[in-house]
Amino acid sequence: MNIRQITAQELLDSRGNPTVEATVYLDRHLKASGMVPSGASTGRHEALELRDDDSQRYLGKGVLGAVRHIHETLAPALLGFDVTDQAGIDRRMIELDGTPDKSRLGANAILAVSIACLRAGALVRQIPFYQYTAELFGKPADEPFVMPVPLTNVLNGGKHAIGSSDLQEYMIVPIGAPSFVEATRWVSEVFHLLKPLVLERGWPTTVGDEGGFAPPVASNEEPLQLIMAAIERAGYMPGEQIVIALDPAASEFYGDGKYRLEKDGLELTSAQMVDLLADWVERYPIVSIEDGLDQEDWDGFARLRDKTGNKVQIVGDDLFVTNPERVRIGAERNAANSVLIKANQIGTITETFGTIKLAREYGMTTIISHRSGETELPFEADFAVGTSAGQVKIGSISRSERVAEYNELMRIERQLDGNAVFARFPFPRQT
Ligand code: 2PG
Ligand code: MG
Repeated sequence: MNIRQITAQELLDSRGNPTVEATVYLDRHLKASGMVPSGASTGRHEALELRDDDSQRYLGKGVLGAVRHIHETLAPALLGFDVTDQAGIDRRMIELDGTPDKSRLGANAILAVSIACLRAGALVRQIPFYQYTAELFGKPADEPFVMPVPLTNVLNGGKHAIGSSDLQEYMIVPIGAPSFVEATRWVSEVFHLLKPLVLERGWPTTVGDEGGFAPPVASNEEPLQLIMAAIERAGYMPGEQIVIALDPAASEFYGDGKYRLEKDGLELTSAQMVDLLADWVERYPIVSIEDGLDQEDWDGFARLRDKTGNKVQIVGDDLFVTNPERVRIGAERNAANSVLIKANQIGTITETFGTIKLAREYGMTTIISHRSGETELPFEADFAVGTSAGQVKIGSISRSERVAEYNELMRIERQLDGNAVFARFPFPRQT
């Protein structure tokens, strides 16, 4: 089934910022679209998100240039391609761009087309999106589908909620749940019982970009106490049934060799930052820390991994930017044992598959992740099941663009009707 036409348009993401939608048309009037999410705390080494920088439109954030690149460059070159030849399509787009960071055509232009082709391929094959993704990814047909464990954001700070904590994300992980559907209920109950705790302190119950509460906490440790209380109020055992994950997004508060935690009045060296996080790991059931250090602080990452005995999941997001070269460096330097996977950091589906496979070769876990600026088309849900990733980070249990991913995963699990396994969360490691 060949590509007959590709169109693109400028639409808006969940923050109301412009983003690209591409639509691929096939024979017999089949069509599918892809939309691209966008980060706020972006890594320095991410593929380039092309914006117009025209201050007269959307404060410079327009994406008409990326849309034009789809119409003028990508569409003509891809006409006639078999839409199920995802690797060939992605390769052709990478050639046409010709830069290491997709800065000529824009990673947003390229990924919109790449996702649209992946969706269109599922239509051609007449199978669900997750199943088609699994086929392309190379999941052995005799292995069951794996439902991912969610890392559910309940409290936002950093760039996603100015005025809240310096750390960007406090998440809960329902490791004791028997299924994704039950896991979703557990985290929803905790989220809703966090609200009265926020209210009791006289704080507003507003939420941040990813749907977690965004209260003006007095310290960066206070959210941990609130979350522990909410887990207990909901009747779950912290540490046994529900554990905690963090994404400090430390690059955002790092500069001139110091980590600046304004809420705590602290300026820490890398070693002191590691000590602070390691101390929390001792005192709270924290099992996963993403970007606990700056994106260039490889030694800090390695120290944190060492200090936590490799028992805790140490995740590279801004550190790795879904880029195989950086994952290789991280593996050689023992900097992390997990890779956050965001398709728009690298720019095509095929390359994203490659990074997931590479991470596995190194024995690292993988987490399929949303961006803080999301689209209304669920993508990460099917992608996580299709790649047997084991974990997803799709935000809180509020705001439709986040809940859409949970809903999609619940639909998939029910559709698989007992033929899927709920992933085991492999941390804390016992040794
Ligand atoms: C992160 C992401 C998603 P952003 O840091 O992990 O939560 O945020 O999309 O703003 O980079
Ligand atoms: Mg992150």
